[in-house]
Amino acid sequence: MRRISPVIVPLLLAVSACSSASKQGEQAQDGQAHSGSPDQAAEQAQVQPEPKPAPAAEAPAGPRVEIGNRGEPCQRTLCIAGPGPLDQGANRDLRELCHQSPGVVRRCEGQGDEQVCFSLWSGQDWREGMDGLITSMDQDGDGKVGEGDPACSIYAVGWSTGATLAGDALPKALADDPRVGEGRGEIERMVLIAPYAPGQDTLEIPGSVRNAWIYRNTKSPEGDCSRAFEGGPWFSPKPVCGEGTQCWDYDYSYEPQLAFLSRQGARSGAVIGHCNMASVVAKIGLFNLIGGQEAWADQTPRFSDGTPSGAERRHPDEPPGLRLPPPNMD
Ligand SMILES: [Ca+2]
Repeated sequence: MRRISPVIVPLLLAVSACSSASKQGEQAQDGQAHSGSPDQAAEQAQVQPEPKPAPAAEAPAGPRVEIGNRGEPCQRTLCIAGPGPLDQGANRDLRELCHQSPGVVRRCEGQGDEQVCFSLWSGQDWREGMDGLITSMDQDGDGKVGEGDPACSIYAVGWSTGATLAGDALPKALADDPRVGEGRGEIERMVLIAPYAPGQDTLEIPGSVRNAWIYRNTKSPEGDCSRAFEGGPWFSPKPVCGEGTQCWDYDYSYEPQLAFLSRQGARSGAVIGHCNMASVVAKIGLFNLIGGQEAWADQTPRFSDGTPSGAERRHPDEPPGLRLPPPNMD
């Protein structure tokens, strides 16, 4: 059982652009829970609560950062959206994954029934999210993340241009931030969905990232909305990972006949493109973030070199995957 606990980190920055979309934002949810998990490590990661959060009654009405799905040991997830409103299209699909992620850094405003929160940050506001991430890890309040603070695992998630920010700009910014002590800015787990940056052929994953699951496509289906984007259709740069980073580079275009579960029903690999991939990965990304492992082999496309991927079930009757709580964020 995980609960979203409203520990408050006031935002010092002015109201950002994403507030305009907040009327459709997710309401604060309690009692979000997984009824299954990929392995014991995932289950153990969700058991013990962090220290008691500040009372919700003290929450200011203005924009602020809250940490959802707190657990022990300390974990934090920062999600960065792609183009478009945070509550529409692929960003909405991404939100389902982020809403359920461990220690997710959320942007909230308003109080009580009027409170609206987003579990992901726009490409314009992601540094505010990173500031909230850093502040929430500074538990002794000395302004830095270091020896006086408990160890905390950082996870990052993104779609499209947000995936490139999560996979490149964020780890570099964390590693370079003077508030973050040696080794405390490493990103333990990362899920990148169809990363994109104009004119970029490769995506070098910084050495401060330990594990990265990268989902992309190399063929664009007819209905892919990125065909209408500038320079579309959009394809992901090839990830390049150093020795200290374990990467899983998936390509849905290798499986035109296979069906994959998505938020909108099953989709064959042939119709999975830049804009609907997030609805598919939303169903399996928690294997990576919570479990630190691949999803089951019948849920993952092949790797970009054509070789099979996915984790083998330990028993023939192993459940087909995570049984997630129904999405109820709107
Ligand atoms: Ca500190």
